[in-house]
Amino acid sequence: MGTHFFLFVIFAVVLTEVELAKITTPETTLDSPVPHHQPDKELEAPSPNITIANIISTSLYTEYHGPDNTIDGDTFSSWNPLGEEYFITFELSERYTVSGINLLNQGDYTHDVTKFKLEASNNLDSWYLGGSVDDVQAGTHEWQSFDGFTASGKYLRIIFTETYSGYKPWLSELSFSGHTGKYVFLCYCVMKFSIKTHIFTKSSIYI
Ligand SMILES: [Ca+2]
Repeated sequence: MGTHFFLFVIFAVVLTEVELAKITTPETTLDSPVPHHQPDKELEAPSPNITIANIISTSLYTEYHGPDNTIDGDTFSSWNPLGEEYFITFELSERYTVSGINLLNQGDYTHDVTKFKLEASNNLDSWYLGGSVDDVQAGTHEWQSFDGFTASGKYLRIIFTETYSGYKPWLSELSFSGHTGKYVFLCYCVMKFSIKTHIFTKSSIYI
């Protein structure tokens, strides 16, 4: 009696978390519905774990009040942008998946941010929406933390879409939390199983 074989196949893919996030979050879907975030007011400064390498671009700003004031660790220095669009583009030290944002308004109501959105990119050309917030509390100079973001990439662009008064924002501090991309290793293999001998035989393995 001939030997019968069954083939067992396990598919394998090697994907970074960045790539996985891109699959679940289509690029340039800037009008897509986004999760709602509840502010978590904190009295003390949060401990962000994402390292910002550079500020790539930003809105025009008044002298001595550039976007670097949002990441200088000084709660009394602030970014005072000009114009009609208020954004900062950061280059991160490596690819990250950002899940949380910590924000410190100046607390004067007039210039306090109430809404913003976060976009991510790996090449500065294609951007996708990583989440937005529409309930930032105004009138307080205390840290507010928001989570639930899924922004993966080497670059982040945070866009401030509304202030309490409708006037331009003055932002004291900003930081991000999340994690680096980790490889998920899977394997692809084909196994033979002999009914006669009850022995699995490895046919091929690719990693
Ligand atoms: Ca500052």
